[in-house]
Amino acid sequence: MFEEISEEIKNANKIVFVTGAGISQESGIPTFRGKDGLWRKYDAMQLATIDAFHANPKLVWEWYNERRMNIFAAKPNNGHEAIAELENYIDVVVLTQNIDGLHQRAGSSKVFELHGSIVRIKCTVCDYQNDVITNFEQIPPKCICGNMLRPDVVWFGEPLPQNVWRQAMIHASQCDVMVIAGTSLVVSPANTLPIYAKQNNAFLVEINPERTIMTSDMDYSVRDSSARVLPEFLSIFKS
Ligand code: BJW
Ligand code: ZN
Repeated sequence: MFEEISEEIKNANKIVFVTGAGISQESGIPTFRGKDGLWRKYDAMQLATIDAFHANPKLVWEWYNERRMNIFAAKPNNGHEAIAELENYIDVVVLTQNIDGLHQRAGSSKVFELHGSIVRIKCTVCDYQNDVITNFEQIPPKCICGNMLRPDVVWFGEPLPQNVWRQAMIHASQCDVMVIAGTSLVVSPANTLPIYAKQNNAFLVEINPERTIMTSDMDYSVRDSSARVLPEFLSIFKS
């Protein structure tokens, strides 16, 4: 099994990782749709849309505050670290749906955050945005212009940051190997990235303990956790 993947990775010039909540699961951050996923406990439409935010900003902010505390206390795991270390051997780009910043904290230098960042906040009206890692005294926090601040994440129905998405499509179209780790691939447009890679005849590898809706489009599926499998990818270069 591993030999075919090893050959593809060794011969690649550029490897693109498409990551999702599952890669941070072993850092103690819950997924959305998995066994203990957030969307099993909470209604996405009441927490992750702009309408929900305007209807009940306090509720949405309380939910994000709790997640911010958990994420800030979390540490990158062996999966994040292996991807970061791969940069010593090959051109690596990370296209992540995660908002937790763990790829950057692990040391990856080319990370594109498709769904924004939980560290960053922005004004709902003016251009103000800033990174904040402290608690907010007032909920919802207010901008100096008097309007509400919100987390700079992408909610359902909102467009992805255009420049980030453009770069993501370009990198996906240029890679030789795409590794899709810890994502259910149900959310668009992020789930179209493997199609861009396939158009360049890239080798597609999925790392996920469960099947996904795109498993049949993969060249290879590894049914295991990313923190276990990704260090093995790194060992291909070390051996
Ligand atoms: C492991 C593991 C381990 C576990 N190791 N693996 C119908 C109505 C309304 C909208 C739509 C609709 N149909 C389509 C849409 C579009 C919508 C969409 O895709 N919806 C689908 C759900 C149907 N998309 C959007 O709205 C996007 N915007 C858009 O399309 O804009 C168009 C537009 C253009 C121009 C102008 C205006 C608009 C935006 C999507 C934003 C998604 N936002 C969220 C929340 C972000 C902020 C936050 O975190 O609070 O992003 S939702 C949530 O899902 C989050 C994630 O990034 C995203 C993807 O989830 P992910 O990462 O795949 O996680 P899971 O939980 O689904 O999967 C985890 C996987 O890991 C599982 O497979 C496990 O098995 C695996 N796993 N342990 C490896 N140890
Ligand atoms: Zn403002």
